Amino acid sequence: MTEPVETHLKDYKRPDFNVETVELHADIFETETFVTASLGVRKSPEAADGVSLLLDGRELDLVSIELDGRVLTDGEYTLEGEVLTLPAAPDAFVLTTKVKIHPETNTSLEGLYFADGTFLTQCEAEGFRRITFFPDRPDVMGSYRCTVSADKGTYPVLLANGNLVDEGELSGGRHFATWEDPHKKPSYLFAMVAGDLACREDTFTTASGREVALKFYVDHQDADKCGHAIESLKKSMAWDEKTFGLEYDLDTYMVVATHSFNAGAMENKGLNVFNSKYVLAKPETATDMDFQGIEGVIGHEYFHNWTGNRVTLCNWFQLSLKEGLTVFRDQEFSSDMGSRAVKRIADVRGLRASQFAEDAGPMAHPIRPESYIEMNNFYTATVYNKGAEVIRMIHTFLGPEGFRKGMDLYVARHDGSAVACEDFIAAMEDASGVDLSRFRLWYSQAGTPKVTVTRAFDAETSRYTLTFSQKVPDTPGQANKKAMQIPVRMGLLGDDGAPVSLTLEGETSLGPLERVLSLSSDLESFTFTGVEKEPVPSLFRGFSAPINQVTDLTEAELIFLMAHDTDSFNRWDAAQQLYANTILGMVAELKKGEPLALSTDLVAAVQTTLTHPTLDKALIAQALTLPSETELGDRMAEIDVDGIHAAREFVADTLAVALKESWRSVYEACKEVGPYRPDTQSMAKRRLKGLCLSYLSRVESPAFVMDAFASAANMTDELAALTVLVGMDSPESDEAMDRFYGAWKGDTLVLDKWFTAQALSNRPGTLERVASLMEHPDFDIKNPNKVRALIGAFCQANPWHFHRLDGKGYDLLADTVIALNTINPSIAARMASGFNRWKRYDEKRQGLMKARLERIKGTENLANGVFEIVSKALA
Ligand code: B3K
Ligand code: ZN
Repeated sequence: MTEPVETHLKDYKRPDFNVETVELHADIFETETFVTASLGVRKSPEAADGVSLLLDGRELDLVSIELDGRVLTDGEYTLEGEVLTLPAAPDAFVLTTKVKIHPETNTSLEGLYFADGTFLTQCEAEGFRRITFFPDRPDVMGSYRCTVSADKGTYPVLLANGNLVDEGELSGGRHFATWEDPHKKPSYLFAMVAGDLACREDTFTTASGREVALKFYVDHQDADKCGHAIESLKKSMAWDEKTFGLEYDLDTYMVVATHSFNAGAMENKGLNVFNSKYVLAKPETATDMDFQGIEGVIGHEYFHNWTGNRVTLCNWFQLSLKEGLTVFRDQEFSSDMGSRAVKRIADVRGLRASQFAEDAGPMAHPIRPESYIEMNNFYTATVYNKGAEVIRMIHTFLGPEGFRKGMDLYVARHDGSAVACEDFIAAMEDASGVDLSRFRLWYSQAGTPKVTVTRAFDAETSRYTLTFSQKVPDTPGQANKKAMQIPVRMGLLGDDGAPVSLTLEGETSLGPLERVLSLSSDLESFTFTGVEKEPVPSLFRGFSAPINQVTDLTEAELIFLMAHDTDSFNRWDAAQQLYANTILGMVAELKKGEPLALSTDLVAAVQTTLTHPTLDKALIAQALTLPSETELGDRMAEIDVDGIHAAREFVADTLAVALKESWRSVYEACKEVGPYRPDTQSMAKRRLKGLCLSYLSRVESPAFVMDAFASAANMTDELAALTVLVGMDSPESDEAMDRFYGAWKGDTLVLDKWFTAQALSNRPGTLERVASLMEHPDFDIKNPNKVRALIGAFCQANPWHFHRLDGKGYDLLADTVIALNTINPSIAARMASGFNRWKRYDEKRQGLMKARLERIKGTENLANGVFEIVSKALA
């Protein structure tokens, strides 16, 4: 077996040949598909004489190959491994290949595949090479014309990118459709679909008055679940016009939903393909979180039309150029549609849970990685979510107007081309005049910077000094890093809770109540003058930088911030820090065999927040949600699985008992009357109600929760009750699971929730339950949503059961990875990363996990992606 090869950014060269036109014919049959591609190839003026044209191809049967209509003989080309080479290719020519492929047996869900009765494509990152021979790289851009043909009765709907230019009948009950995309694009944005789908239509009139047809293609039985996605698309289109002056550029925008999809969705030009989870919703089947997720992902894929499609990437190392920026854009969109603070909290929770862990593990990479073995492994929280934080920091330094000017310049300069992260930064600098030279380190240095803050107050001179020291930790392949440029949005609170003016030493006029400090060296101090009494600092407001903050704030100060900070995010963050300090303190006490007791001040602070008369209910719910066991583990040098579980349960139980009356009264007050509405206030109420129910379940009987379950009138309430019930060791728990299954057995997306609820249960025997659910008729290892819902949820979000000392949790994961290795390598690699943090556990567990990693690594025909994850983990 040959070792998989690594591709390096430093080796990147512009292509020697461009493919200017692509004429594709895909003739789909039940047991095979023929693809004929005529490529209009032109050599670049910079290319050396006699260079060869290289085309990528994976699992393709070459039927014929012609150059300008002349059949090529064996000696005129070579086909070795996954590369077809035309030596010394001419300057301009048409290359026509015909290949046979097998979408009907393609379970990788990349390239052209068949799932649930529909033929679909997924080309990003390197799937187009599974459809035809092509220089499959994003800096090769051309115009596409695509004809799809298939049996008319079975596959009445035939789609591809752009505009429908021709359609008609063929012999043998077949038909065809020809689509032409007027915009040139890289191959990763190609898409085609053949299926029997319902179409829900609407229209949107752009700012310049053009009418765009919006078409959503879904299974016939799902036709009543598209309304929210369509509304979300219209909101996205209007928002991008208003916020960035960016209008849609085709006459039709199509979205196809499938239940079998590796990712969330795909921004193919004019023809998005979506995981049905991010399209289908109605109140009875989708939770508030689903509704919000749909709005966010619909927005995200729509926003890619400019950031990703019109301006694309020159190579895959630049992935964050489109993903970080587009995540930033979708975050801003969702913030404008709902509650900004709640959205920010949710995003930061996610970042800390997944990206911080990634940055501290064997796969740590900068947002612009320097090398990869399998590109699919780099669709990460780092590239996406830390990437969005990096864009957000640029926004903070430039201000909204400077940022908008930068975006305008970026689009104007690079529309229609394939560029690099550097081009984005340069546009931002040129438009705003702000120097981002040191800031660029965020693109090249991995690891979450640790910023330690100390404070000094001099009552005599009324001076208050904050000192920041920063350290970027070593990560694989990167040591001794440089200090980053870090924005600190901050304020100081007086003892009455009122903000203090921030006048920096040397300034002559009274300063503002909030400022953004800019750190750029290892150690820096800022002195504020005219500070009469010692204030409490509120730093990194709104999470102004993706860093780990280390402070010496006391419990009393955190409680003070929790009650008084003017920044909603920091009020929440103070609470999180307080819980984490408390729980981790208890873990240490448990180790020493000491009895646990919860501070009465903390209980009182929770009480004050819970019963706050005016605070946004969603913020209350967020503030009273304890950090997860995974998040808590990340804060420990050696993760104490059992200690964390015991201490966290103790805190939750104590709060439940101490504040029983308040949980109950807030629960009652949050009950709604009238029909379900997915608006911000109603969602906030349901969220707080669900949280109260989870605390109440610790003090009330199972019958109380069963009653909430039985009377739920929408999926949000129903699932909140089910999730609580499933953790209760009582007959009601099984009864609820059975009733839920009975009610929803025809709805695959709702069943995903049923699988997840059981995977996350605290009940004894959860692992055995998960293992037996893998044999359930509704579970399908070929379906990524099912794998994520059951096994992904169990391994990532149920650490107490997954890390069982008998190693059975690890076996379950290793067996799954090995099974998926041949079925769907990209999902296999994702799952394998569940072992990434193995070195953070005790010796016993380390040994158990290492053995499983080695077992995976020794598997025959290991996919490159899985190899990359496990070999980096073991290194
Ligand atoms: N660009 C796609 C992700 C494709 C995943 C490839 N393994 C979705 C998105 O970020 O919008
Ligand atoms: Zn994206």
